[in-house]
Parts: sequence; C-alpha cells; structure tokens
Amino acid sequence: MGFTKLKSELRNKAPLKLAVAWGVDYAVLRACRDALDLAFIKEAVITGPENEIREIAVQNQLDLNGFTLLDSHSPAEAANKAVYLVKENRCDLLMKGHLNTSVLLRAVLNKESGLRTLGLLSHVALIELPQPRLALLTDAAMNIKPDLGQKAQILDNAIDFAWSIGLDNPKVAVLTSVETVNPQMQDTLDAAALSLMAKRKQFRKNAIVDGPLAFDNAYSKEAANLKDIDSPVAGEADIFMVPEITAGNILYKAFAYASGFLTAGIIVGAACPIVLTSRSDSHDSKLNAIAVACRSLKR
Ligand code: COD
Repeated sequence: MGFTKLKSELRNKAPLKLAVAWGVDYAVLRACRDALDLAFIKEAVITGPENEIREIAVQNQLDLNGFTLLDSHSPAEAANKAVYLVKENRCDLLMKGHLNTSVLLRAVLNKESGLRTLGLLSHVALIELPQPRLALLTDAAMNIKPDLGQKAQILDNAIDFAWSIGLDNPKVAVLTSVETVNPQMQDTLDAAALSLMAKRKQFRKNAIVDGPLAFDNAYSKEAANLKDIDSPVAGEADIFMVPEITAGNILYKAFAYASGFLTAGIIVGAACPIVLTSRSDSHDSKLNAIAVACRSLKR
C-alpha cells in the first residue's frame, strides 16, 4: 500500500474537521484546499494573521470556501488556539502550519490546556518505499534521547498506529549500528529487550520485533543473508525504530532527499493525531500527512 491507495481508502470515511496552527503558508493552505476538495476534511480552521492568510490566498487564486480563519498575532497564540479547538471537540485533528515544531509541541504538552494522554507522545514518519509500500520510521522528531521505558512506549505507539492504517501485525526492525548485542552499547541491549517484550506480548497489539539490526540488514534481505543473519524482518520491515532523534532525523532526510521517497509525518499518542510536517515539505507531502491522520483516527 502506497499513499495513493491509502488516500483512495478515505472515500468511505466521513470527512473531519482540521485545526491548523499558524497556517501562514501557501503549501499548508494548498494542502487544506486539496483535502477539502477530496472530502478528507469538511472544514479547515486556520489560526494566524488573517490579513496575511487572505493575501496569500488572493496571490495564488486559492478559494477559501470551507476555511474558517481565526485571527492570531503570534505562533504561540495560534498554537494554543488550534489546540483549544481540538480540546473543545470543535475539531478532530491538529496540523502544524508555518511555525517551529517546539512551539506547537509545548502547546500540545501543556498540562492543563494541552492534548496529553496518560502515555508518551511520539513522532511517526511514513516513507513510501519502492514497490510501493509504506514503512514507518520512529522517533525522528519528538523524543530526543529516550530511555528503555520511553522506547517501549514509542514502539507501542508505532505498532498501534501501524494497525490503525491497515498495516496489521507489523514487522519491526530495532536499529542500532551493529546487529549483535554488545554490553558496552546500551542501544543494542535496549533493542534486544524490546524484541523480547514483543515476544512476551507486552505491547497493546501484536508485532514481530527484531533487534538489534543495522540498517543494511533491516532494509535488505541480501545484506542480511551475506552476514548470515536469520531475521524475520530483514528486507521486510514495516517499522524502522531508531535509538534517538539525531539518527532518526538523518535517516528520514536521507529517505526524503537522497532517495526521493515520498514522506508524511504524524505525532501519535496525543488526544488526536497531529499532522507534523516540515516547513520545507511540499503541499503534496502535507496532503499525504493529512490523509494519513484522517485514516488513522479511530471512529
Ligand atoms: N510525551 C508526553 N509528555 C511529554 C513528552 C512526550 N513526548 N515530552 C515531554 N513531556 C512532558 C514532560 O513529562 C513534562 O511534564 C512536560 O512535558 C515538559 O517536559 P520538558 O521540560 O522535557 O519539555 P520541553 O518543553 O522542554 O520539551 C518538549 C519538546 C517536545 C518541545 C522537546 O522534547 C523537543 O524540543 N523535542 C524535539 C522537537 C524538535 O525540535 N523537533 C525537530 C526535529 S524535526
């Protein structure tokens, strides 16, 4: 399943209401326009400076029918307003507009006014690999240096999310720099523990988890065979789990820029899915992320 198939599956779902924080950007507005036209959403509520947003629409001949604009004067104010719309059930989904990720995440994490749940929030990037098929990469954008307890929650979130978009019983590669357990490399010990936790059914949903694996043997069955690694996930991973944000972010950008694969980004584990794309992403990538968020919402 690639993004095209995932989007086609939305035809049978009721359209949702999307709140966009600081949507002062043509690619964001264009993605919302397309999501309205394709009936993924029925309303886009955009927070941000109303005059500037109208000006962008006029300059690009973008029809604002289906949009509601809520005037806001700073990214932080716009983020809080957009979060509030979801908190009050006026909107079903949240999307990052043209603001810093941490500004939006701080509004989301606010203990009183935010969208926290009992669990950890984490980032899942979707990558359309050749064939095409979607694979997930986590956590490349939110949790900076997770310990084993946090890694277990990040993995649990990703497995749950995979099931929610139709990737049932996902195969997970827990990535490190080597494929053997080295007591001096904590990430390899964590990967081995996560694999055993999956075998003992310690996650909410079933998954086949194997690690530690280096990226070459996780991505390529041939590479695994050459190294004599017998792994049920080699060459077939649905989820690539990285040990910390820097490795994840570099891998994500290598997929997007060096390989040219289509991507989409979502925060999971909050009260609603949060579309979190990079400011440099195209409107197609933002549209894919909106579609993924709509598809994943449990209704
Ligand atoms: N899930 C749930 N609660 C969390 C999480 C989480 N992932 N992270 C923090 N919290 C809670 C903490 O328990 C605490 O109660 C409160 O939130 C504040 O925690 P701090 O002090 O760690 O939070 P901040 O505001 O300093 O940082 C939170 C961020 C998410 C902003 C921070 O972790 C961050 O900057 N992450 C990287 C985001 C980024 O720059 N990505 C760019 C790459 S694309």
